[in-house]
Amino acid sequence: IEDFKGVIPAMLTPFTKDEEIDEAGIRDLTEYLLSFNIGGLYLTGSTGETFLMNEEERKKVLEIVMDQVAGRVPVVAHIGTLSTKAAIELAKHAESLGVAGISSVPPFYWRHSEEAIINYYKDIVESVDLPMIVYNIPLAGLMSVDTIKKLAELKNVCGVKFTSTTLFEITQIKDATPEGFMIFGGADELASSNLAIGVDGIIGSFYNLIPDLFIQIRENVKNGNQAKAEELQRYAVRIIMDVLKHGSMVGAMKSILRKAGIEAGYSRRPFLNFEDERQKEVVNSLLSIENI
Ligand code: HMN
Repeated sequence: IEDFKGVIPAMLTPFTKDEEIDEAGIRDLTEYLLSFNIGGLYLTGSTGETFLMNEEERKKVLEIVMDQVAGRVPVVAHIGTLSTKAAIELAKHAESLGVAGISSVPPFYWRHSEEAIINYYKDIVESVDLPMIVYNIPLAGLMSVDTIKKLAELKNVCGVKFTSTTLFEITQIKDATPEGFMIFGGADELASSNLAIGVDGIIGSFYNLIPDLFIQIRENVKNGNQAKAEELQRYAVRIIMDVLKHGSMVGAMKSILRKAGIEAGYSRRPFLNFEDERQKEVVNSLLSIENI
């Protein structure tokens, strides 16, 4: 898991037009992403439309990607779901495939107590021998820094992926957790700032679409060229906003990738897919950005 760092796409899951798992597309997108200097792949997270798949499908997607990656980069599988029992089954399956680690959002929808959330993670990490990256994201109900601190004390909880549009919690987490506890930035809008404050890696959706731009941002931060990193980040934010304005982010990203000849496939409903005139609009909004 120590190698899991840098720019890490939260991989899209290509589906066919009739919403089946698109194995050829998954393999194609995997190869496309591996052609960049990425630090790993984060599978079946929100960008991967995980909650639109059943457990068998989630397993299948992971199997295809693990087979295609064949050890070239570390893969972390998001195994989170509403029931501890199902999450454990997914975690065991991921372990059998040789993933570098697992990750999970807290169980959501019922707004569980802190005790229930901690038990959820504890039960999972005790059932497998894999590092766990806790996934803190507003969509699943943001956990407090204090809860993260408690989770960091559990066996094998090695880090947190923190998707927030404010930065200070990351510094608070650094203070609250032991040396070596990994932190991953989850808001692509803040990539350069997250990197500047010393996160281990950045995991996000837009690293499917414009990985190279973020790899350059990371290089510049690493080399002390923060001003250049900020300039590139400004382009990135414009692209992110231009894509987000269409809604159904995953559908919009897939539409652009298809147009560029990358078989990223389609999204499952209720996400929108953009085709014909709407595809032109989505793609044009990207092309209208100068100097990239
Ligand atoms: C995942 O679970 O697939 C992603 O890693 C989630 C990731 O943090 C994204 N967050 C959300 O989708 C809420 C970001 O990459 C996000 O898409 C981006 O910053 C644009 O807002």
